[in-house]
Amino acid sequence: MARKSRKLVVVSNRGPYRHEATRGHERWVRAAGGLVTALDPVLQKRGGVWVSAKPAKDFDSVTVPAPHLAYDLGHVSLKRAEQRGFYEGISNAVVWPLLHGFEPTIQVGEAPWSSYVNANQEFADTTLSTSGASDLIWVQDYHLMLVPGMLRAKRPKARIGWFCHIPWPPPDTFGILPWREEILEGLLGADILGFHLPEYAEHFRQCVERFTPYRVSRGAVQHRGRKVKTIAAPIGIPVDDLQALAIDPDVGQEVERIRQTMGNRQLILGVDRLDYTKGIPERLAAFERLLRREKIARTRYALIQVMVPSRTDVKAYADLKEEIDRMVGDINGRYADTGRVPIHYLYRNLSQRALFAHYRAADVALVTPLRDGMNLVAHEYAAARTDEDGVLVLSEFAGAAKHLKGAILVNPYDVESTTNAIHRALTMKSSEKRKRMRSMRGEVMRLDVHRWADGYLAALEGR
Ligand code: GDG
Repeated sequence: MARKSRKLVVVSNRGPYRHEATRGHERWVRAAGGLVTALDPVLQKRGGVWVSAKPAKDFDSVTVPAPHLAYDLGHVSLKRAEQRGFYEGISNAVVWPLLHGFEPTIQVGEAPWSSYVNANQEFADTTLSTSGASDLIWVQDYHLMLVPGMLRAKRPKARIGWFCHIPWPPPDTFGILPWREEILEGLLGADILGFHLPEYAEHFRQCVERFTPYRVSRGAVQHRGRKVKTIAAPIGIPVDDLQALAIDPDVGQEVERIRQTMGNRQLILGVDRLDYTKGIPERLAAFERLLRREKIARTRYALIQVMVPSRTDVKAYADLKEEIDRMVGDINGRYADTGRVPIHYLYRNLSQRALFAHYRAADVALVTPLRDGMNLVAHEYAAARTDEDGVLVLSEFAGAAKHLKGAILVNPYDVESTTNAIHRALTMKSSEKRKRMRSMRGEVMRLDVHRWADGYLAALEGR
């Protein structure tokens, strides 16, 4: 007899959907970003509850048709000041840069640590009131690292998981955090701590050894009489749904339209949230080098850079936006001809259909972050290429590089070799392209998000 699975309660800062009704006009928006891309299909399939902060009016979201939600939404209401301190001040101005290894970018002291503690407590309280004793609770990401411990304090027997969507750095970097002990103690309230890569899990265990008295052995930490497992669980995408979207006839028409509009030049595509971890200026510099090096390049190649507005209230993001605007302006000013511009720069969210049309239209995808937990754009590009065409140029510092061996791997800090990699991708023979794309597509299918969730949740249930 099939086992009835336990109710799943997902807890994350950002929820999947927001419903807006202003002056009789209704719309649904879906949050952009990798976490929602991965977890929405999991909950749609399995049901359960998704607890998240009451959504603010944010930029990084896209309008979608009213969703048929197969799960419930629970909301945490944070006061505006608390939300700012917790989200902009601690999570995104300190924890995010530090866990990505951007030590000089951190801004300690702008917001009180208490805002993070209080916000985490609000999430824990709402989770407790939304869930029962036998439910599986799955906390997500770096905003909520104290929640597992807060839940454990109230429910010693609960099954609690946490998943880290971003990298985990070695102890010398992590140890810079003034609240390193509290964070580790909070996380160790979970039963399972998941990371994209074995090396991130290893770094985490090294941090526990360095900064806590707890014993680490064979992939686990002994914490106050309980065993906390640390596992590598590389995330993926809903491959079947996205492949179906990629071959939709409407998407096909859009592909034709994009190619014609771009004057049948070879297309290079970048798709990123606006974030300094994504290596956008370095990528623009590599493309500029190609334009400078080869006169013919401006008539043959074009770069489409889709940049989704993100965390616009954090200073480092506003500064980066200015830098990118300036670079795009300079490069286009220098290399455009009347009626032909080398960089097409879209600073907004595309619908998922339009995004997939761009994946299919692009001869080359440039995914060149300076550091990235996994990077799902790389997965999506391979999933979209059911025609086995297209080349992925991928940073060796994205988690995806450990899996997608068919990509051309680059060090994004090395601008010249990135230029060479772009050129190699643009001039690659069809047979080699096919071989590489086939290998990547095989791996993307193996890493399917439903498998990822099933594997993680089986570990959480102790099966
Ligand atoms: C974090 C980690 C990890 C982007 N532009 C548009 C759009 N997107 C969607 C993409 C993709 C998602 O956003 C971006 O996901 P990534 O994984 O690339 O990056 P992060 O948001 O930084 O995600 C990352 C991930 O969590 C999951 O664990 O892989 O390393 O940083 O799905 O398609 N979607 C639409 N329009 C856009 O213009 N509709």
